[in-house]
Amino acid sequence: MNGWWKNAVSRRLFLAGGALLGGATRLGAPAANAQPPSRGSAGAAEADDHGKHDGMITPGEVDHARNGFDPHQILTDWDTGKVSRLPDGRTLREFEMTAEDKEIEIAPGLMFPAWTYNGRVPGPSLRVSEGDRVRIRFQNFGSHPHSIHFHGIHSARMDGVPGAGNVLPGGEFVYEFDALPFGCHLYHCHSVPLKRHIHKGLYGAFIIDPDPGRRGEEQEAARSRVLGTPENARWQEFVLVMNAFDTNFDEENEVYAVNTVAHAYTKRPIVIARDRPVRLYLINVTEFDPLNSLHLHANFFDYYDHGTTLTPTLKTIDTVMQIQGQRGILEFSFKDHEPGRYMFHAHQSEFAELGWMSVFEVRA
Ligand SMILES: [Cu+2]
Repeated sequence: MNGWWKNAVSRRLFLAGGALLGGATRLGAPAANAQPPSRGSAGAAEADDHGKHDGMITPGEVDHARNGFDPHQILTDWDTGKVSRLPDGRTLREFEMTAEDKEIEIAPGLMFPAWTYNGRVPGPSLRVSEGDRVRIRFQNFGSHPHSIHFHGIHSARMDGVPGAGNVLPGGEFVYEFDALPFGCHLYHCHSVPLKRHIHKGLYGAFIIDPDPGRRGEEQEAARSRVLGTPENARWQEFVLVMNAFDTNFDEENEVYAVNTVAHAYTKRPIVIARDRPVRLYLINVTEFDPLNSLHLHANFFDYYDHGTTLTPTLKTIDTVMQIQGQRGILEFSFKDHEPGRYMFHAHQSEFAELGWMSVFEVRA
């Protein structure tokens, strides 16, 4: 415990003065070369901060255009693939995926040498329906071997592990399987060393909507999850991938986020309409820390672990934890609340201070 505490404190002090909250002149410095700040400089840095919320957010702006993705677009930009019909009448969904090395800005002025799917972190949020045939053509333009390992039901040949769909630089592979079971899943690279390939940014959401026709008495609940139905259009749905970055390669994270950019949803809150329910697809891919969590302020939610049921697995909670690779669906409403800004964040306070802090702006 003593070792953990010392590391946590030194990491936080290092970041407070060196990379995240420091003066603009220090922001461009490579994180690994930054000097540990004195208490005085950390204090001065806090005084310089915007102070909009709690004085603990990163000053400045990330260049989303240069990154090629924006955390606000990632919230809702589903990739449903190219759709066609198979001879047996079923739906075929085809996706094009690439792996490429790319430097991305994860906090203002702080660059991270990422490995990406389709040039973004997290990769595209793939969304299909239960029972669809899914075909993914994967091309590896990166400098290392990579794969796509899907969480779901499929054959060993399609597992995306060394020996089955591991792709050398310049190569390609086609993964194909039926989308089962319905739920909130994920995909990630499974090349070795695994922790390196995941923490560099190779992961994304893989959502399988339930087929109402197969869900018996739960048809109505199933229909509300099916993208494109009027029942689903009532909902405000967002993808939240909890991730973190080890910027100095010491196997501990210096920056925490949802959808990669530290404090992105604190600076620009996620706007929600008060009279429409909210559904979050929450996925934890954080490397190096055993747990991550989400705590919603001033409200409670129902939770569907792995999203594989239509009745909640936890009811009326305000905090949920997930191990790495765990995920679930959160449902809640602000309909009886007064409009305003409502926080949500990791309930590990350190993660929140280092970037995993977000805000819903509830509007009447
Ligand atoms: Cu990889």
